[in-house]
Amino acid sequence: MHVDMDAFYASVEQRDHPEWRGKPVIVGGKGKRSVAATASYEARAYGVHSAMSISEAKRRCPDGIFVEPRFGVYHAVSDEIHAIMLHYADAIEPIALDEAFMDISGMGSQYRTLGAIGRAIKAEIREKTGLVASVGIAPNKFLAKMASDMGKPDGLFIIPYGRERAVLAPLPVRKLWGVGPVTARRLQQMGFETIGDMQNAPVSQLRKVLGNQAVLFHQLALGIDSRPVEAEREVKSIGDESTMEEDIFDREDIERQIALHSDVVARRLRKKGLSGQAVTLKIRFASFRTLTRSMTLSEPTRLAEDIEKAARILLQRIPLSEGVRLVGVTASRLVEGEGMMNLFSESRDRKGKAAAVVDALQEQFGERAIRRGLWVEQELKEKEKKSEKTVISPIMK
Ligand code: DCP
Ligand code: MG
Repeated sequence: MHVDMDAFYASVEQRDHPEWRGKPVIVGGKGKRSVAATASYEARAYGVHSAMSISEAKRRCPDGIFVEPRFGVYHAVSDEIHAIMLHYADAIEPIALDEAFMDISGMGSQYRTLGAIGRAIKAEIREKTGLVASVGIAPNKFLAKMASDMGKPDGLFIIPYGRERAVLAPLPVRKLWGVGPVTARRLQQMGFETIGDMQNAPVSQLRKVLGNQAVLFHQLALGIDSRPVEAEREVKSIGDESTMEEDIFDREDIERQIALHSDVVARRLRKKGLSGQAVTLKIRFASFRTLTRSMTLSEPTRLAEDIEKAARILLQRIPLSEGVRLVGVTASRLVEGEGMMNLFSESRDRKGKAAAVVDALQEQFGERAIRRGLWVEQELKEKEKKSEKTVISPIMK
């Protein structure tokens, strides 16, 4: 199933401003060069559509109500819609604020027909958010996305097994998901007007326009798509790594990299309100040989010094036989909150509080406002290297 809200931003504005209902509403920026994000269906009757310049929209629809977007509200509504969808499936795959896929195979025991599931979800969205959703149900993701569009507005469109090719055949090629206006025009120039024309063409013909995507689009035209619904995965680890401009050989340099990455990882953990109980060190050598070593800590932590200490221990377990091109540090086995240790140790509690103060200062005044000396050291090192290079370059000239 694919769920897509009708005229999303504009509908939210009409919901929150009842005096705008039934009228042409265009959501977009105020500037002269802004474009419309979307238009209510009343405005679309005047030929206004998303991505059209506001000045053109004003020409076509002088009496339209032009409003600036309120992204915070749209995000909140989007979360609500996703939460409702999760009443009907274990997992959803959002692909935009107002659209998401869900796998509803095996729901036949709760609903007698596919239509009944679609109606139930539409009704719940309408009741809880006051907004209208269009729903498409089909044997795969691509067709479900096509189907939600085909029923709009207030749609509930089902493409049953066996009808895939026939339903797609009469549609213009630009309706094919992933075919933009430029590709559509080139397909038309090649004589492909409808998706049906593409179904019957040999792939070699399509390759002239679509290159190495020809097979994929040919399959889509035939209604074949085996991509699974990929659920949003929760964060399982937080890591930071970087590839050096030049390979490093000194243990001291590697340890500084470890410290820098530990700092970043700890900060990200605190920002997400998490702590990690496992630390992984990753080293990639000049030859691309890559080694990782992990350890579990006695308690979850979000302090840079704990992560750094663990990563340094792990470094001792890696023989440094050649130059190093990449160093990475990752925290995993994540838990919510700050870990218990701080409750029992005054010094740890102080360190946790100090880190929070540093976070707040950086948040407000930028990362350079306050930071560990090693970042300055790193910057100096990089500058040194650059000046070495500028000494060389005039000679080379
Ligand atoms: N959007 C945008 N710029 C675009 C397209 C869309 O900012 N070029 C925003 C505004 C839309 C929202 O994303 O309201 C959802 O996009 P859709 O393509 O689903 O369009 P709508 O929901 O507005 O209309 P429809 O009923 O055709 O789905
Ligand atoms: Mg939409």
